[in-house]
Amino acid sequence: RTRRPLIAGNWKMNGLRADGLALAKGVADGVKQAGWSDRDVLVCPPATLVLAVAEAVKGSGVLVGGENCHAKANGAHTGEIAAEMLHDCGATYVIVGHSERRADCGETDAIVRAKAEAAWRAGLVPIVCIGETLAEREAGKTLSVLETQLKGSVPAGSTAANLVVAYEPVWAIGTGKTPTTPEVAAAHAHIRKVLGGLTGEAAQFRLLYGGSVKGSNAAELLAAGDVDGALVGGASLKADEFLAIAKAA
Ligand code: G2H
Repeated sequence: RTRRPLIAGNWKMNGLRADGLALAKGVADGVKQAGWSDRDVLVCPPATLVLAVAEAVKGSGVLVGGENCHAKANGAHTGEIAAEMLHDCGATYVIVGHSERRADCGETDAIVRAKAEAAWRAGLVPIVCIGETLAEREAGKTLSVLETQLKGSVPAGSTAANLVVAYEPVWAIGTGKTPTTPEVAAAHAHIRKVLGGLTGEAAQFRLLYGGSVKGSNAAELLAAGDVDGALVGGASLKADEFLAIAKAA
């Protein structure tokens, strides 16, 4: 493999302290036991748990990320969390532009791009999420939607070292439905091509697939062309299942 796989868990709005810490500890113990030196395992808990999870996984090799950040470093933005704050709590990654935030919070490509730049400013690697809706797929617009989202969301100055892209078809999120392996491969190949045009160095970018990844389908999805890892929601809430996905990478 030329690209180092990244398996990322997106806990979404799940986890009180006891559950979250037990989950983090389970993942950390499993990763330590496995002794992987050839892949990255990342957990993205809700903001309330970032600090405690970062402390709980210390020394295990497990990385910690935020689920979202604000574009500004500080200021009068009640309820928001700056990338700097996540970094201060031990995060090294942050998810930006997840479709749930695009849909629930009206995040546009321009907002997502500003958040990715904010992540850099704070020393975090943004995981920029893109993906088509079911209506867009049925209308045959998948690749053009991905292209538009990439052009709008990926900032100038992006490199394989400072940015990760996650392809998450909206219709596959939390539904148990997944695209076929050739559909995933086609989407990822197109994403890599568009990134090449934008950055001139597409070959090394890590591209994650997300949407109903679980232990039983991970090996097949991760084997699709141009897939370098997974962004896992529901199945990242059980340490054993998340570790099984990481093992399949
Ligand atoms: C897609 C994914 C994680 P799930 O949102 O980002 O969630 O694996 O539950 O479909």
